[in-house]
Amino acid sequence: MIRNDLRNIAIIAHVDHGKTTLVDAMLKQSGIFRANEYVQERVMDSNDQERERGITILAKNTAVMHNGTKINILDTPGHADFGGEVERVLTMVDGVLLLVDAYEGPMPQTKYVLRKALEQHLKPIVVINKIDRPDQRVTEVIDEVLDLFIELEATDEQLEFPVVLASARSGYAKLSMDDPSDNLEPLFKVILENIPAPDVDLEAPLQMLVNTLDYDDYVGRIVVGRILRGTIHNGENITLMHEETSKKAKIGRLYSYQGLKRIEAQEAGAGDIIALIGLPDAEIGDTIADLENPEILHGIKIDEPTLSMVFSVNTSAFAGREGTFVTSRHLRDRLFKEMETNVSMKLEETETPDAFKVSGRGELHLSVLIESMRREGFELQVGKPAVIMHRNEEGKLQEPMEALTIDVPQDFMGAVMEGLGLRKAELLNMTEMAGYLRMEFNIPARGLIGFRNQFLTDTKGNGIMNHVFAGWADYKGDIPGRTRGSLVAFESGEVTPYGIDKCQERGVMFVVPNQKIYEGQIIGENSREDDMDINPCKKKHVSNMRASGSDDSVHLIPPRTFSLEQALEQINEDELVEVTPKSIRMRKAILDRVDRGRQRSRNKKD
Ligand SMILES: Nc1nc2c(ncn2[C@@H]2O[C@H](COP(=O)(O)OP(=O)(O)OP(=O)(O)O)[C@@H](O)[C@H]2O)c(=O)[nH]1
Ligand SMILES: [Mg+2]
Repeated sequence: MIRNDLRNIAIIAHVDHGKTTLVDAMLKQSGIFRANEYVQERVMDSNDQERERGITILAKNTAVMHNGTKINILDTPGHADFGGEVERVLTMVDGVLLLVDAYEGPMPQTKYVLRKALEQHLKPIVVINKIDRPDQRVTEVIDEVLDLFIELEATDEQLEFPVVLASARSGYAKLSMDDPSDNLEPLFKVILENIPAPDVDLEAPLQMLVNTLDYDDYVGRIVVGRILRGTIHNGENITLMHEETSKKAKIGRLYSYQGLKRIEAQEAGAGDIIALIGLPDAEIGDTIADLENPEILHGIKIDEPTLSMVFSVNTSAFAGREGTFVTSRHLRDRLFKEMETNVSMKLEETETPDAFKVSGRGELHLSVLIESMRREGFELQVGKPAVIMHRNEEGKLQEPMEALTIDVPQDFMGAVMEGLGLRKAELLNMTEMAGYLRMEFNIPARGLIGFRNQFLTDTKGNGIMNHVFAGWADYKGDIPGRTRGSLVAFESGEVTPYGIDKCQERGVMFVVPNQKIYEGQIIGENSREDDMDINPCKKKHVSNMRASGSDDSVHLIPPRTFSLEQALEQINEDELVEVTPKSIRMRKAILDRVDRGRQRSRNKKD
């Protein structure tokens, strides 16, 4: 049966091309909100980090009614590190809105998500967004999108994609630039006409794949998925199937989506996207099947992680002072819980019970988890991110590559090229765009670690960089690391202005007067290659001869401060980032000065 009363779409795009803003507009124009209701901008970006960082991290469901048809809409993240989220939810839809910024045109993540959508044979609709921009290049961008489809070997049918022009922020869509439309009606019409309605069997035995897990403090685990076959009823007994095992379970409550809410329903039929509670052990990839005739589904396969970090219990001199959850038990439970919902992340135990190897799709993917943990009250320490390599069938070492796009004003091209050359990047393409140069590279993922900090300095903040996983390639050889050593605290104590004054000739300081530090903490960056132990806690000897006001002559240079991501980029192999709810500190893995000295001479001998 064709369910003409239903459509399922995902909105996919590169980061910031306006997906969440478009969902706002679609919700508003579907009468979801009361006329005078205050609605936050980017209302779907509902968690703290999403609002603070201004990006979508988790894919989310919503639904609107349009002329009697229910449209389930999935908003997805555009940042490459959350590509796993996009891949996973694409299995629930029949078509996608591919948003492309009318100025920027297709970017690395546009290509990545479009490839995933085409592989799953989803019907694409191209939406050129932000056509209100004075610098819009609508005509060229449409051509560029067509080229992208061709490059990705789209079928003839896929190449016939409809194009809608839109300004999500102003809430209108048009079929051509001179179309007078001032609302989204043209977009809704294209969706209803082009996205296939689900073709399903409502009478067959129930089958649904668990696609997403969500939590709610009151009801516990919420299972989200699309019913593939049959009909599901509130309170019904089902079979929950997990790989080889299966067991009987009872649906606690059944919800369907309506605007931003989940509404309790008595039944739902194949084709619809629903949420269930009362299944505390359901996992992503499990099948919810008919009680009598259970048949398993297979289906969620996503790209492997490319980057890993070791998370361990905080062992700094200040451990336990600022957090609530500080033991290896806490750390372990929290990480295992994360793996249940964050399917593109992997967790491995190590030789010691205090340390875990966590692998993800990029630095941001992992740092969002670290940031969530510190907000929840955890203390932990994390090692330098390392790229995951493997050997192919011939035994050759393979490393992950990234497609890197850089937009910079012409003046900075030299500096950027030089930096990237050392990092084994290969220039593939260069185009000029309204005063900017767009350069496309292929670079080992390894080469990108620590590059963002350097790039911001080299371009004085004028450059934009984007990258996305681009497959595996033969190992490209050594890439030089940080060229400067660390300034390391000689002893524990409190930083003094006098102490900093003496230290700052050596390099850039990271600490301020009165700050408490510990032996082995990294308090600055040396201007030379090796590490140096140094004491910023030194007090001035008060001599009778000098006036007491002579400290005034101390001129302190403002310290360099680090966000979590910047700290992770800064550290070397023998260093760690200490994370607590209140602080982010960098430290040597070996804190004791004497032990560190011994280790150094041992390394030299090897
Ligand atoms: N000029 C203009 N700006 C827009 C339009 N749509 C969105 N924006 C702006 O673009 C920025 C990003 O918008 P979002 O909706 O968060 O983009 P997104 O695609 O959801 O981003 P991610 O989820 O992080 O990938 C915001 O500052 C929006 O206000 C538009 O039609 N015109
Ligand atoms: Mg978004």
